[in-house]
Amino acid sequence: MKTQVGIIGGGPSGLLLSQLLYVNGIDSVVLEKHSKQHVLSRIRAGLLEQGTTQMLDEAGVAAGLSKNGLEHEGVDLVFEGRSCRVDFFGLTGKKMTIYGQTEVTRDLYEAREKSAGCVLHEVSDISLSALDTEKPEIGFYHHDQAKSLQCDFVVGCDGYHGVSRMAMPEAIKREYQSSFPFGWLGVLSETPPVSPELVYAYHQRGFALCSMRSTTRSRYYIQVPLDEQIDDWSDDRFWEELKKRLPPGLARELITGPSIEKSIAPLRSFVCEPMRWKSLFLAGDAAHIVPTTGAKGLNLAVSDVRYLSRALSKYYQSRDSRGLDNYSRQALARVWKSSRFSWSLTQLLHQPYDRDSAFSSRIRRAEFEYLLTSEVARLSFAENYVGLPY
Ligand code: FAS
Ligand code: PHB
Repeated sequence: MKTQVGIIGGGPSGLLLSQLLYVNGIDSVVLEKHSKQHVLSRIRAGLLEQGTTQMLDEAGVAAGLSKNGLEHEGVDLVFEGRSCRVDFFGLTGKKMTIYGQTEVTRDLYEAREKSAGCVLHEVSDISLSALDTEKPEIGFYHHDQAKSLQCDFVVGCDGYHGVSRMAMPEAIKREYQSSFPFGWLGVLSETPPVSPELVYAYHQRGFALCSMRSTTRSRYYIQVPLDEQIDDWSDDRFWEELKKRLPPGLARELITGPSIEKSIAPLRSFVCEPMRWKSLFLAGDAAHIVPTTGAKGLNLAVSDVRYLSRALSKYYQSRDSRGLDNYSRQALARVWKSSRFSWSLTQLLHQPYDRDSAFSSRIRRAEFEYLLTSEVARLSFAENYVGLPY
């Protein structure tokens, strides 16, 4: 098999890159280890930056988003019962859109299928070779048959646990990580959201987030210690704990119901440098993980893909490789600033359990007071939350 760009991973990064390359007349093949049903069964991100919605529009996959996306202009931060609304639209002129990652992925699949894009599912035993040449190869098995894909470039969009980052020589790789001693227990429910905008609540018992997927489908999260077991959390226990962490007025408004999805995800930061080695490029979770507090994971994947798709288009149009040579530096600059925001927001809003001190709890309160009393502080929060310029 031959193509111009071999893409490993058929999540949002891989599918969006393949679709953007197609729109620019560049051929690609996507190799995904799971079935399409499995990929679409994942419940993950829900909040899209304006830059992300513009990229989906550029890829020709924004019809569902335009029809069903919920545009938001502000967010509530609650600290020890006091609420601070950040009017990020008023402060930055940018909105955020609620539209689930699952729907984004489904829209991308439809577009790839409509344009007869080559997305192979249930591939296995992927091996990369000749990455330090102009003709790298991807070996893999598909329907029990050994296959080989010759291409000009290989892009690892295979997430944190994928194989592409492992193909980078240890001598050139630098990995940075920081893990929090807690995670998020998330529930998806067919119930109307408790508030028209998102609510991030700091509480002595732990963090809580009230989000949504539509006007009839809600997404809630509570902070839990990392050793919590999902089987120990009945729906009733979850709802009772969420109510304890919300301001009384909001808790009274909460409409509960059966969970249609319930899972625990860890909160951690990870960045791999560089994001390119010779003909291998990394994009999305294959290169970086951010704590979900800042809602940056999916949005950062989109900014990587934006940089890389533009660089590849320039290369194929005029053999100008400056964008490709600059990709890692350009992508990492935005990755690190988004990581900073996500990491510091996680610090501000979560109960550190046994690692807190009287001093750090006072600092946390001062941070919130500053947000509450300073428009400059709220502008700084807002410009990070809506997504820094590309
Ligand atoms: P993905 O991990 O989505 O996709 C990688 C793809 O590569 C997968 O389909 C995988 O099957 C495939 N793959 C892996 N190894 C392979 C191999 N060897 N061969 C072939 N294919 C292979 N972000 C937010 O902004 N907000 C959230 O609320 C949020 N919640 C999350 C909850 C969870 C449990 C997780 C894990 C992540 C969450 N994220 C959230 C982050 C998430 O949305 C990611 O940023 C996003 O999925 C990144 O997309 P990709 O880079 O495509 O990686
Ligand atoms: C979500 O709706 O899944 C969501 C929203 C905001 C976040 C994180 C997750 O900061």
